Amino acid sequence: MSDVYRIFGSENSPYSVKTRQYFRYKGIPNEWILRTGASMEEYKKYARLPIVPAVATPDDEAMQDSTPILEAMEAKFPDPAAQPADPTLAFLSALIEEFSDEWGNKWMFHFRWAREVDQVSTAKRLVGEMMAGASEEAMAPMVAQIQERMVGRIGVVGSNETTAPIIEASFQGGVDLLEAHLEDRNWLFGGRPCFADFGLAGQLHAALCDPTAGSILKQKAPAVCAWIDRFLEPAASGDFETWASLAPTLEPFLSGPVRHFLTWSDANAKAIAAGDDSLSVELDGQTWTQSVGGPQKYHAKSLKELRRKFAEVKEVEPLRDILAKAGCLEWLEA
Ligand SMILES: N[C@@H](CCC(=O)N[C@@H](CS)C(=O)NCC(=O)O)C(=O)O
Repeated sequence: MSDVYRIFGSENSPYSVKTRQYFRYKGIPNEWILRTGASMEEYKKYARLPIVPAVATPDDEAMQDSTPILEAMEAKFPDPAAQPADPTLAFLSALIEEFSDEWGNKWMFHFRWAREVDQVSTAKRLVGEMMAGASEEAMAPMVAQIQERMVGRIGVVGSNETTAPIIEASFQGGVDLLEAHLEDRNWLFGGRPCFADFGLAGQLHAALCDPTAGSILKQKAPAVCAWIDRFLEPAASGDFETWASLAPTLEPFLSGPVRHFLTWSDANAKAIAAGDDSLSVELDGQTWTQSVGGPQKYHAKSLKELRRKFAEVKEVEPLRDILAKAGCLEWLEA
């Protein structure tokens, strides 16, 4: 029987590329299958939800949702470890992975669909993948259709007139912090990649491929761009560092963008629980207001899951101290 995992995905999907690069780093036998017209029927056999990635296991089981996929694979294929053994660092890596999937995705998705230049470029790349080899003329109606549909969906990540400046400032500030952190190291936690790298580089790789976010990254963040390049051929160059050596540049990332994400996520979960149709939350003096609907239920579920993971390590004193100092603890204990 084959031992190959088949990953159905898209080069333009941050979660697909995150998952594929994780499999490649781990050396888990895998086949990358673009979701196109030709593979659609096969993809549908495994996609419970109409999203990518979808993974077909060698036993012909289906897997979806990148975080549980990575966790299941990590348990099955422990070497090389893609999570630090130290429980404090392992939780911080999981926290940054979650931040990336949720808040890093707001950065990427907002820039991808807010401006005409990015809308057209992305729609062309998506259609080019689906209809490889077709002429520009043949693709044009589908490009226009995707552009229209996705622009209408920008609110799904909470992007609107009031939040757009907050998202853009968060991206700019977050990238500056990452640039400082990655200046002297290959990976977020030292000499080897972990879940945090796959999650965050997945989102920022997609951002780098887009005109506006890509030009910001190229202009001011050479170390971040080099890290994204490494993510495309991930390899260990040393060991994980200790918190003492990571803290000077990683702590500001936790106490800035990650704290904002948790503050928002808590407000989102409360709005869902109360059955509200909008949420409003203060992020350091800036008011974030968005509508709340079906897609936000997923975020509430994933906050619950993050809190479940935290409950398992909540007695670990060094972790509590780090999270308390970064203003993150209260949101994880809620
Ligand atoms: N939580 C999921 C999110 C996956 C997701 O949102 N995928 C997007 C692409 S990045 C998608 O498939 N959207 C619908 C589509 O492209 O048809 C994961 O981590 O795998």
